[in-house]
Amino acid sequence: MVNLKINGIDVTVEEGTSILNAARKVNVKIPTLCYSPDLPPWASCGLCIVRTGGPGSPRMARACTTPCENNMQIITHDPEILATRRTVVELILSNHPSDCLQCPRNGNCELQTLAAEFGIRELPFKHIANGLQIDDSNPAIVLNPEKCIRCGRCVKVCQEVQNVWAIEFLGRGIKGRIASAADAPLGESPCIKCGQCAAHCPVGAIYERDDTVKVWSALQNPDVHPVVQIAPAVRVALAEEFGLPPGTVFTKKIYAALRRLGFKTVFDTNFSADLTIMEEGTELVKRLTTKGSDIPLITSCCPAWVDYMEKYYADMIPNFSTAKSPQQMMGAMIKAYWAEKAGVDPNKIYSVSVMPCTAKKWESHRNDDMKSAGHGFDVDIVITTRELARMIKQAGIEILKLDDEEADSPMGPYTGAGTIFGVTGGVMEAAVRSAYFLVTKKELGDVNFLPARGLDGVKEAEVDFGNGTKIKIAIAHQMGNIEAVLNKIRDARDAGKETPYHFVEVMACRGGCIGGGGQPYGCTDEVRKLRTEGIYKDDTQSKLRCSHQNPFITQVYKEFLGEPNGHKAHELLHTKYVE
Ligand code: HC0
Ligand code: SF4
Repeated sequence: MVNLKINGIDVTVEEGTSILNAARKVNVKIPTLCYSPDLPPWASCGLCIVRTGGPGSPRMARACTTPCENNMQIITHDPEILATRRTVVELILSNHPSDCLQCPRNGNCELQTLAAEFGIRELPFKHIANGLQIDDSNPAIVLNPEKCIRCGRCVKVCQEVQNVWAIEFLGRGIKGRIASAADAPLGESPCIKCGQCAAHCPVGAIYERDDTVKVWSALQNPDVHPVVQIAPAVRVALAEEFGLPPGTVFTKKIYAALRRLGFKTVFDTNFSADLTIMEEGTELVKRLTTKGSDIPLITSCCPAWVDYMEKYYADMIPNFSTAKSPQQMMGAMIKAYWAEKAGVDPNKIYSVSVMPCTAKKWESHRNDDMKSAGHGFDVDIVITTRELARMIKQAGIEILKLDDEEADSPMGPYTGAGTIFGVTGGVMEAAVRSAYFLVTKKELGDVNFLPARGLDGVKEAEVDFGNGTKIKIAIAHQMGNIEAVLNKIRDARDAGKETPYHFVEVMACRGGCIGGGGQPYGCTDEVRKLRTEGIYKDDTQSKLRCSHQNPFITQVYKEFLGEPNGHKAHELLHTKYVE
């Protein structure tokens, strides 16, 4: 352990702790722009400068990259340090557009907050504009290089955490900027649309495509029947936008707010997550029991992962589950099944989905399989958690004061298995709960499958069905962790050896969808843990915790779909992948 003083306060920290984190331990906030707890620090912005030798000492260091040493006397705030930080902010502002009122990050921008905290009223430096154009060629993410402050967070998360390399730095000094790889349009880059760049950008240089105007116009059109679904992970994060802690389970207030916004029918993606388990669980059992099948089965409900696999691991397409994601299953079921049942013209339905995810915007229009009901796209538009929060605020809905409401039947009620899709390991755990039943025809005594849980990048386990069937599983999240698992599978296959796994879950974002690129800003591991706790709370409070127990799932198979993996299910609920 290391003992030091920060602003005269004694603090003891583990060896290797940065001054920045030691200061946070004693509730001293040192300002930063390039730092993110998700990324290795790289001392680029210079805002976190501190004095290391006590009051008046000339020894200065950057708090994010300097480890604490015994007997250090850190001064984090004095007039000279403040003047230096102020100059840093002024220099950044001199090369940054000042159109804050029209900026997507207005009210939620780290640079704007710093300018306000420093009380900057006029700039001592000449304003320099670079005249760079907005790139809106990508279906999910918009890039505005003119607003880039060169903090590097987006580039680091894209390259070092996600291992995608869709964006990079170009140019030097004042001409430096972020650009998509090789300066091609972002829509033609290797981008997988996970949105982690947008989630980590402190300003308005990278953000989600805003589709709220389209949703508003549908809501105001009397000839349209607007239907909405909300994803598992939205319910444990939206409350943060209204001042409540991460992990607050907000489901029933969200249903109420969606009706206030004007949605005539409110469904829940958790229901179709239960449906996905019926389809994917059946697919798994079939592959395990049919000689010559492609094993392992790999989950395909994360569209960023689908995009990555099609681009870089197309030889594994036969291993991909053909089951559509819950979002797309719900879209198909709304227009093909529910419309007729409810007597609503499917051509008048505008199907909106609220997701924690930017890549879902792309998934909804991925190919013609996404038009399976025959009435345009099954999901017309996707908005993120952040976009929904803005709509609720624009409409003046005081969501905290609304009475709880329920979703509509039959595609609202869900089981605990549906809700845990929102966290890494959740699809696997939900599948194990039902596959056990499908294989043994017996219910599991304890449905909690603990090896699937937690933030380890790759989790491996064996599932023993107790009837002689044992399968090996792997769960990977955060794209940078996935290559190792894929290479292990590929190497075994190419060497003609036994597969290392039978079932693999992949989610592109750290923590799964609770850490998605469209979630409220400020996601750290602490926040991920709280959102995850919220998801498991929702699971344990559910009366039914296995997808196959959902009586409404039984109903839709009986009334409409027939058998899992049957002809109708294949037409509506399954898809193909291309190289
Ligand atoms: Fe997810 Fe999903 S769990 S991908 O993260 O499978 O976005 O929350 O909606 O579709 O259900 C996202 C979240 C979903 C889908 C579900 C899956
Ligand atoms: Fe989207 Fe979830 Fe995949 Fe992230 S993990 S890209 S939020 S589906």
